[in-house]
Amino acid sequence: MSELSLVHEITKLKQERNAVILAHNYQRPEVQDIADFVGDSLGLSMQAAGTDADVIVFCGVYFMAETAKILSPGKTVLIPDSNAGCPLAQMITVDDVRVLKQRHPEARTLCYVNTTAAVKAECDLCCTSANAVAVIESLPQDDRPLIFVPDKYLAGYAARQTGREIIAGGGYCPSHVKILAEDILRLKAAHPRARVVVHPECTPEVQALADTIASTEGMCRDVKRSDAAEFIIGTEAGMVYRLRKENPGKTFFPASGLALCPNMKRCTVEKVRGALANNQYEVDVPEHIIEKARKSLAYMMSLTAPAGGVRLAAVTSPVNLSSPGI
Ligand code: CIZ
Repeated sequence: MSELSLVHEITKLKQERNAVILAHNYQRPEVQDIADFVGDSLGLSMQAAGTDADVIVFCGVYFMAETAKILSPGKTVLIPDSNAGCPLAQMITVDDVRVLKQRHPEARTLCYVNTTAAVKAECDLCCTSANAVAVIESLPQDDRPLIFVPDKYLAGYAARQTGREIIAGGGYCPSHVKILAEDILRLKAAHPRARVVVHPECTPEVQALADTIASTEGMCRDVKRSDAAEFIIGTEAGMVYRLRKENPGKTFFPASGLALCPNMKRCTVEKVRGALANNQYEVDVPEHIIEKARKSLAYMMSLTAPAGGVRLAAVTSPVNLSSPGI
């Protein structure tokens, strides 16, 4: 089937099924181009929850589709490739969290959004790379320790930014660690006026060379606001597609062509068609997990301005910081 008729069929299927297509910032360009929304995992899940769509097709990795399901339990959530997992999310299990809690019974547990729904349900709070610092700064400065899982580099960044002590998990993103300090130095030497923008999942050596450290949505905002004409982008290399599209007068250099997430690239336009045509692959999260995971998401959502003006009554109600666990 030609690209054009494929896109035509997707448009038709989307209408028939009252579906919305979400594409993460790291998706292939052609997948981003057919999406209704492109963004980060939380923003996309919130945007989808704010629509009256019956079906959400999440072009991303599994934990992202789970987040969409947690925020839209009444909608059908589909992931076009059922093998699109996140190795970072797989670096922490519910049992690992329980062991940490046994070791530090007084601790608050904070998980990165890159975790399974079951891990979110086991933790008190959840955050994204965009709001990790805000979530931690909002917590009372008492003697309760803070556990953060699974990403050790995001934990280190948050600890440096907030001055708080953090008991960190040992996880890391295999794609972000491919970006080396030498890559940044080499590009800086070739483009001395370029602004260096890197993700907090990068190693501390890479973070130390950055002009700014930001989540993917933070990168979009930083680049738009900046007067610089050239940017070195230290995250999954697919990010530069959206940056180039939204900022045609500016030049972008991916910090490393090796920083490609193979799981993010599993999704293709053809698989999006298959997802809509065959209702595959449905992402289900048990109700008791949804209920608990929603609580851990609710706190950060009560702090963060909702994406795209979407408000979710059920998750933006005030969260009581003195409730058990928080
Ligand atoms: O939350 C997301 O989408 C991820 C994994 C990263 C980011 O910085 O947006």
